[in-house]
Order: sequence, then structure tokens, then C-alpha cells
Amino acid sequence: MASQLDALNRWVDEVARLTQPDAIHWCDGSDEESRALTAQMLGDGTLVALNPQTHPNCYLHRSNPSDVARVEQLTLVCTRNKDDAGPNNHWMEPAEAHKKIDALFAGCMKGRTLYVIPYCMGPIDSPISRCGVEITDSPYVVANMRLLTRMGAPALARIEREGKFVKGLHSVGELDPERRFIMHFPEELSIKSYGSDYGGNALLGKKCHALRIASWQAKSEGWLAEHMLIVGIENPAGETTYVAAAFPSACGKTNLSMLIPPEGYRKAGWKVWTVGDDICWMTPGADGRLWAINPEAGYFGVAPGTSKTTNPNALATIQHDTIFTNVAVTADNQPWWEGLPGTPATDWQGRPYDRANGPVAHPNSRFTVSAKQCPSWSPQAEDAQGVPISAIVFGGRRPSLVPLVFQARDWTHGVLVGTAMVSETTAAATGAVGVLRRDSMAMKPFCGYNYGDYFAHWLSLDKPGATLPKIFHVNWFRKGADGKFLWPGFGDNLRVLEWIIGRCEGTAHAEETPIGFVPGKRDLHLEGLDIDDHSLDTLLDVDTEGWIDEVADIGRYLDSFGNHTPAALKAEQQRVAEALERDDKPARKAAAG
Ligand code: OXD
Ligand code: MN
Repeated sequence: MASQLDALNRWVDEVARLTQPDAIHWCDGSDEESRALTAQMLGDGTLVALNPQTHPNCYLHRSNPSDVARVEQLTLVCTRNKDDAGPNNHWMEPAEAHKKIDALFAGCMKGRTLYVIPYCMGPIDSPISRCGVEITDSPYVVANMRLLTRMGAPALARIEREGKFVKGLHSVGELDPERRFIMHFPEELSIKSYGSDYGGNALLGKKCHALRIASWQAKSEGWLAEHMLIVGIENPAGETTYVAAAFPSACGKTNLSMLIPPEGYRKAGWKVWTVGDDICWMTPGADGRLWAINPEAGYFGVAPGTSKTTNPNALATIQHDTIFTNVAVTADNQPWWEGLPGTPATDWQGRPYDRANGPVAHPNSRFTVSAKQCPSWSPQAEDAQGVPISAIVFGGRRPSLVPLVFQARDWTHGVLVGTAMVSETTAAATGAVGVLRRDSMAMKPFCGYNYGDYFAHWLSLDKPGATLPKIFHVNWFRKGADGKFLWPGFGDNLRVLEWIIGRCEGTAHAEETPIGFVPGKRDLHLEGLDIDDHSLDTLLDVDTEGWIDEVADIGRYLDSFGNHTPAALKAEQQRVAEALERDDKPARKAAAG
């Protein structure tokens, strides 16, 4: 009988004929393999060793300066039917796309080694996990995939058993932005990426497989592949509630997933457990609840801003066995970025520090590290069935209008709230930073199909027998008239999560408003927090006039997906618009006391 690996071997042969590498290496994921690759990369300058006393087994990689972020313009979803990719994706006809990118791949691995990386997204023995194989000519990609996925022999064994895997072909090419494409072929379960060595473009298990391809599969199979962290909140009684939260790139998912409770909470016995910081696969269980796994095994976190005050857990995680990309270094060779103490000596491009050259660490500089090194890592992250999700939280960077937190009335309203998400763009993708744009469910760059169909898929989970999570929206980024953030954020976000959990359990109070349920000042646990009344009033205010405009704009946004927009979502938008028109704010406030 033909081995299940025959298909894999045939594909590797086919790719080798096209790319013509000097050698082929099948990655087994062993420590010896990793040591040999590291030595090779130290030898050719791909990696630079950092201070072994302060940061044992830590390395710095400096990217080509034109290759430091995701490239949305060059990221394509290639479906037979253009409508299936939707207006949210850049599209190319599959045959044309293959022809274009194969021309770039032809002979591109001459003088290089072709690495075959079998990997598993999710716990190796979980039925929810999925396997893939990435072929790459980048040892840096191999080193990152080793930290971010379950890579090597166990994954290959699972592929042999199942016979099914996502094919990802990657080459750094010439690192020329003019010869760069990240292409997805969801109908073929394959990915082709050329010309970039940057995380989201090159580590194909992450955004390309676990979000774009997986979201396509999830649609037809009845589950969700989402750009969400997963965090467990343990109360003083020892009960843990799991929350999944979607925020756009570089908006604090890693910080929230590793939150350290404020002192009063810590003393009372609250604990926070990190299941995942970026991606969440949720599947309806036999009990009707959504059960979630983190398909990743490590973090590819944004370095700048990570500090003792913002995220001490992340800082502790990255003291050893970490790859740093595009950070600065101090005179004694420690990694450095804006937010850390000390002084940089060399910037992210290896130049002597000069303030005139702009940020010393690249604003999208990163650390790659195994999740198990995190002090708050949840052992439940290895559970084959995942963790049950009680609340889904959406959030973005909104300097105005959007309150600190509100709860959607029901699932349909919650889907509208997620659909309507807006955030400022960040350095995680090339292009302008700080521009407000709609980023439904934080999936704008990652949804592998038509957003209208995706909204319909979300709505379809609400069926008889389902016990779905409650849906909330948060905004840590509201600013006052002086341009300063009104809410302290970070550890104090637990105060908001406590209210959210209380709402899930039916114990926390809220005021009903046209946009959903909003806590009053007395409904939040604010002991030990230095915040003035005026800031709180602003944070919890629902500005009827401002929301009327916002909801009208949401209506126009929904229309931009034409007849793919589910009628039920449009009807929900109408319902909220009418509730706002009817809103008698003084009477509402008086009733709330
Ligand atoms: C990431 C991103 O790298 O969202 O996680 O860009
Ligand atoms: Mn992300």
C-alpha cells in the first residue's frame, strides 16, 4: 500500500525540481538539529549572539530594512471565484497566480538548502489540531517555526497517519519588495510566499495557515479560526473562566493574555493563566459550548513597550532561549527597546545609536519564544479538547466615542459589534500608522474569504442546543481632551474582566443603553485605583449623537459587502439605529441613578 507520505515526497521532489536547491534537509525538531542550525546562522551573520550571562541562548536577527512587517498589498487570496475572496482581500485568479509566483521560485534555491518543516498547529494529540508542511530556504524560518509550532518528527508521524496537510512553499528570494508575494490557495489548501523573511509573511503556520486557510476550512466545517488571545481568570474560589479576545495586531493581546492582577486582587487570590496570545480555534463541543485551543506553541510578540510595568510576565519569558528580531542592543550586548531601562548602543539596523535616526528598536521589532517559558503559561494549553470559552471580547484603539466596556444584548448583536470594530493601524503592517479603519473581529488582514460570508458564518453558530459565549467590547485606548489615555490599562484591565465574568455569571449589574449593557461607576471594582470621577464618567458615557453617526457608518460598511452581507446583520444594525433615535439619555441616566 502506498504510504501517506508519498504525496509529501512527491511534492518535495516537485518543489526541488522547480527551485533547484543544493541540498534538502528534513527537519526533525531535535535539539541537535537546532544547535547545528544556530551555529550555522551565527557563522554567516544571520544571528548575532546576545549577552550569555544576562540572556543565555538568546540571539538577534536583523532583517533587511525593507522587510520588517506584513505586506497587505502583496498578500493575495486566490480563489477560482473572485467573489469568494471578497472585497476584504486582494485577489488573483489561481492559474495566473501560480504562473506568476512559480516564475519567481524557478531556480531560486540554487546554492541554498531546502528545509522541509512538518508542523502541527495545536496540541499534537488534539482532534482539533491541523498539520502542515512548510518548505523554506530560510534557516531563520526553521528556528522560528520550531518555537511557534509543534515541529518535526511527531508532526510528520501525524501527517503519515492522517495523510492531510496544508502545503506551504516559501523562499526569501532576493528580499526585493518588487519581487514579493504572499499567496493563498484555500481551495488547494496551499500557500506560496516569496521574497520576505518577516514573521507573518514567512512563518507560514501562523497567519497564512492558522488564520487565512483555517478560517476558510472553519467556514465549511462549522468552527471558528480567529485572531484572538485566550486567557483564563482564576477567582479566589479557584474557579477559572476562559475569555477569548480579538484585538488588531500590536494592540495589546500579548499584554492582556499575560496580565498581572493589581495588588488587591493578588492578595485576594486572583490569578491569570495564559493559553494563547494571538490565535484561537474554537469548535462547538458536545455540550453546545465553544471549546478553544491555541494552535501556536510560542509567542511572536511585539518588543517595544514590553516592560516591567506593562508586561512583567513577557519580560520574564524572554530572558533566555529567545530570538529577537530588529531590536536595539546595549553596550553589554543585551536586547533593548523603547520602554526598557538602560541605554542603547546600537540600533535595529546595527548602526551606532543616534536619536536623529528615529526609533532605536524597530516599532515592529519582535521576540520569538516558547510559550512554556511564560510564568503565567496555562498547562490547559496542552488539553486536547481545549478550554471552554465563557466570553468573547472585541476591542480596538479608539481614542474617542467607544466606552471602556459594554456587553452586546445577544449573539446577533455581538456579531454586529465585532463586525463594526475599528482600530488605528499599527507598525505590524507596512503603510501609515494611526489611521482609523474598520477591522471586523480584528480579521481584516487575515480572513481567508469574503467578509460578508464570514459574518454569516458567525451568525450561523447560534443554533438550537448552542450555549454560546457572551460578547463584549472594550476600549483601553480612550483619550481625554489633553490627549492622554483615560484608563490606566495593563493589570487594571482585570477590573473590567471581573465585570465581564460577573455578567457571564449573572452577578454584575449594568445599565441598558442602545449600544448594549454598560457598567455604572459602582458596578466596577475600583478599589486601589487612582482615577478621577470625570475620567470615569467619560469612559462609561454613551454619546447618543456620536453613536447615531457611527451606526449609520456601520450600515454603509455592511453595504460594501453587497448581497454577501447577511440580512439579519443589516436588520440588527437598523434595530440599534432606531434604538439610538429613540434614546432619551437624561431619562436613562436618571433611571440608572
Ligand atoms: C502578528 C500580527 O504578528 O498580527 O501577530 O501581525
Ligand atoms: Mn496577530
